[in-house]
Amino acid sequence: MAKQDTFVALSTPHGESALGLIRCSGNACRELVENIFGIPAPVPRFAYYRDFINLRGDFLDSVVFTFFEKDRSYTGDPMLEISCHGNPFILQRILGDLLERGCRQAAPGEFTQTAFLNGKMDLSQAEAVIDLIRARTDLAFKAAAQQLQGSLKRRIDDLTNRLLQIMAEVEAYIDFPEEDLPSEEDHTPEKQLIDMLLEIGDLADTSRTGIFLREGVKAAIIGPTNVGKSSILNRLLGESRVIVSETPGTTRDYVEASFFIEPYRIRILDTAGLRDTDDPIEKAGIAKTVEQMSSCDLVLLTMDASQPPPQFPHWITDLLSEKNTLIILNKNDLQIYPSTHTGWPGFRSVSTSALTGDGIGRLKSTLLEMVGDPKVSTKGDVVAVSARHHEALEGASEQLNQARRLLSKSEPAELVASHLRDGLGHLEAIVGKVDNERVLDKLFASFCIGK
Ligand SMILES: Nc1nc2c(ncn2[C@@H]2O[C@H](COP(=O)(O)OP(=O)(O)O)[C@@H](O)[C@H]2O)c(=O)[nH]1
Ligand SMILES: [Mg+2]
Repeated sequence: MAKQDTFVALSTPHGESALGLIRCSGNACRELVENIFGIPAPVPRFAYYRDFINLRGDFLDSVVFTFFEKDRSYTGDPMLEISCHGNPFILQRILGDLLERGCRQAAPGEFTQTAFLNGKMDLSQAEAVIDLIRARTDLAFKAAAQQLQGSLKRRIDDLTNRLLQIMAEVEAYIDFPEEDLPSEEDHTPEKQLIDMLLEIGDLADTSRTGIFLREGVKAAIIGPTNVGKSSILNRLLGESRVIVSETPGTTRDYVEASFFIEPYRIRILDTAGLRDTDDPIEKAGIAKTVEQMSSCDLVLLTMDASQPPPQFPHWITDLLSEKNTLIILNKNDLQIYPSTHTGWPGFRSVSTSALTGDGIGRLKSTLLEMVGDPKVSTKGDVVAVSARHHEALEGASEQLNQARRLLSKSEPAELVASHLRDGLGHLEAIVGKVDNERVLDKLFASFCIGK
């Protein structure tokens, strides 16, 4: 049996649940149905209720399975979906049996990658699958769902069609230079390029929001030990997730947790307190804090409002700016030390008490203000591009701009055409007209197995 092309994976999370789903994709699916369930010609997309008997003749579970024929499945290849009781032991035994029958384990994202390679969706839609699975806020969900329905693809298709039209005009001019390029004001290739550049710029400008919607806003909570950093984090999360202790230096490593303020997921790192220490483990924690801080969008610099203002080493303060740093003056339920917040002119600050909960709402709204309003591109749908799309749009923009400049100086049309072609290549990369397998493998590697 040539089943090596048929891959299988558990598509539901590991652990106990009401139901679990196993998916197979590949040419052996029909044969699997015949061999396992004794049905040689299953009705496609019909739910069968049957016993799953393994190769050794053991009963594994009563399952519901569905067979999908080629071209009319998620991947575009024949598929088999088996839902059974959500017991990890049963799921492992069914998976094991399918492997024994010659299937192989799916790679991360292989179902969706196969769907893309079979032309069931373009690359921007395939990427939206993972965005949709990870979306936890309303806007993130909307952007992902619409991208999956082709919102970005339609924009890119429109841009590439217009670019192809301009290219045809320019190339016709190369072939028949005696005929001038169209010269009505509104339709010169130059004017059309300017319109396109504006639209591309508009799309590219959504990337900050797009990256926040996909990856969350990264924030680090830093400050001296014992000022209430972990307590504030717990308040933000609304539950006790982080160890809070009166012994300074309890949070030696960093802890990451998430909370949501529509439209963003805020990924917050609780860090080791900053203080001079000889403890090597704590020192390593502080070094990690600094490393993490530099990759964060926001820093919450926390101080104890009842204590004299702390001093921070320059390798910390160098990383802080009015734009990325919010000062939290915590423990406002205690007697306030008069000058804690001076020395930070221009920085935003909020006064809180992790003990009573005072100021936590203000803290959240200030955070949201600092991230700024989401910027999406709307034409009846919501588009917020990813870092990969942004890079391609910038590349396209650069090439079209070059072409426009050459056109305005009446430089040789061949040169113009060459920049237009490069620009087209960048736009096409967004929807996946790329021949580079490594790029695709890297992209799908961030997916989960079973998707
Ligand atoms: N009075 C008062 N005590 C607080 C407040 N926030 C935290 N604490 C206490 O301060 C101590 C240190 O808190 P913790 O969150 O572990 O500080 P961290 O070292 O900065 O993470 C604990 O005993 C907390 O209960 C607050 O707003 N007011
Ligand atoms: Mg702590």
